[in-house]
Amino acid sequence: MPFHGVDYFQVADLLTDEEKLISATFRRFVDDEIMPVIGRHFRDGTFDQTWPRRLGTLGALGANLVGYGCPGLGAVAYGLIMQELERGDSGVRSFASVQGALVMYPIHAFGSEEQKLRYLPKLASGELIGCFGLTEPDFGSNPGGMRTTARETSDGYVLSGEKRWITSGGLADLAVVWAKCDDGLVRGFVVERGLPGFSTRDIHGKFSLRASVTSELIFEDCLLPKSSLLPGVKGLRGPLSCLNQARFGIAFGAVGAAMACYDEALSYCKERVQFAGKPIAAHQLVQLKLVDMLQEITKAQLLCLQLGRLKEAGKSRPQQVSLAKRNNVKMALECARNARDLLGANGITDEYQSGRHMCNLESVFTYEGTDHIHTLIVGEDITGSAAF
Ligand code: TGC
Ligand code: FAD
Repeated sequence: MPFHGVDYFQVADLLTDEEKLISATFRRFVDDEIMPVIGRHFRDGTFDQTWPRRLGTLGALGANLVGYGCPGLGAVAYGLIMQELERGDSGVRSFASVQGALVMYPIHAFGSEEQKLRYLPKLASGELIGCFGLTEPDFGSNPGGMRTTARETSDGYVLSGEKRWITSGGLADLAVVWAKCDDGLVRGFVVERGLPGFSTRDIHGKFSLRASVTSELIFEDCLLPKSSLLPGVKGLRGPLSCLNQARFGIAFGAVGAAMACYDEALSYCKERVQFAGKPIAAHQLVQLKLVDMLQEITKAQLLCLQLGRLKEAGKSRPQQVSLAKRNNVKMALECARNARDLLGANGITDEYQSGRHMCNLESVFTYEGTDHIHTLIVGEDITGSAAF
């Protein structure tokens, strides 16, 4: 059953056999290979180095891209993979999102043939790891203000500046970096690790996404060859188009985290006895919380499915993706908080997973466009007035 027991409206009946099979495959992978180790990685703040190759072998990296060693799946199948991965941990889904939607997608959509052949097959297999550098210390919600520059010279470009909060930065063999050129337009560059002037520094002390690497990228007069430019796009439209792909995956992924919290809370409430020998699941206020969770998860599942079908038909709009990311992440965070509450004191330990999801989802609420930014994107769409 693709929705892992949480499928109150038989949404699985609307999936193709292939989509059900893909979802079941990733459910097994998460149950067998992520769940036994994720608590330890979260506690230790470590990313499991075996995951990239495993995810590559299973076809999770760039799953919806066509050619160059990519599986070429439909949008819904891709979304279901993200959903299952985030049922395990947002950090695992983040790794796959960044690799597929933020590194492989721009190379696939805007790269030269040489760049596609050089990077995509190895990124798809997990042999190479990539990261995406858009955010800077002083420019998060407003990436258009970025200070990183790429000055053109006779041999290539000189890249100078700093990117911060970059998922997989410290692990990456290559970074897709967005910088302003001499004409003030933002352009994308593929920057390989090892180039003089390019270094990374990991960010520690995180409450959230502890099983994911988050880093700074530092460029000190880093000389890039001309061939590192992504030739197919100019302007902020380049990085923002990548965000549409990643936000789509997050909308599905957040549902997975919410389903994990609901599952955990429901079984706990059926077992845990307080007052008059009754399980807490038999108390009205507890049922209210469980029903609220189920109701919101069900709506989010249907929203995702329709968004996916629109995307497959080439009809989805970035503003619809924003609405889905906004709704589903807020919903998942609320579910995680409710589940944590229903687990009582046990909910604050890492013996249970709801507290981990709750902490992770705080990052998911902020990255890929904060809740406010998605509100304003949809607000502008319906009113015609930009309120950023
Ligand atoms: P604005 O003037 O509206 O647009 C500039 C140009 O971009 C085009 N555009 C888009 N194109 C494709 N997709 C979209 N969603 C687009 N939105 C806008 C627009 O048409 C225009 O094109 P052109 O050709 O006319 O120049 O830009 P703005 O500077 O006013 O900014 C708009 C705003 C605030 C919505 C945008 O900057 C934004 O989305 N800010 C949030 C930043 C963000 O989400 N950063 C995420 C960084 S990556 C990350 O967090 C990874 S987390 C790890 C993981 O995924 O797991
Ligand atoms: P700010 O933009 O400073 O926002 C702070 C607060 O102000 C928020 O509540 C925001 O909604 C509000 N705000 C800002 N402007 C407005 C406005 N106009 N109207 C109303 N409210 C507003 N970035 C990458 O490029 N690559 C990555 O791989 C990546 N991975 C990340 C991983 C993690 C774990 C995290 C936490 C972040 C990651 N990011 C990445 C960065 C992420 O995209 C930014 O954190 C996000 O865009 C918000 O930027 P900020 O943190 O600077 O917050």
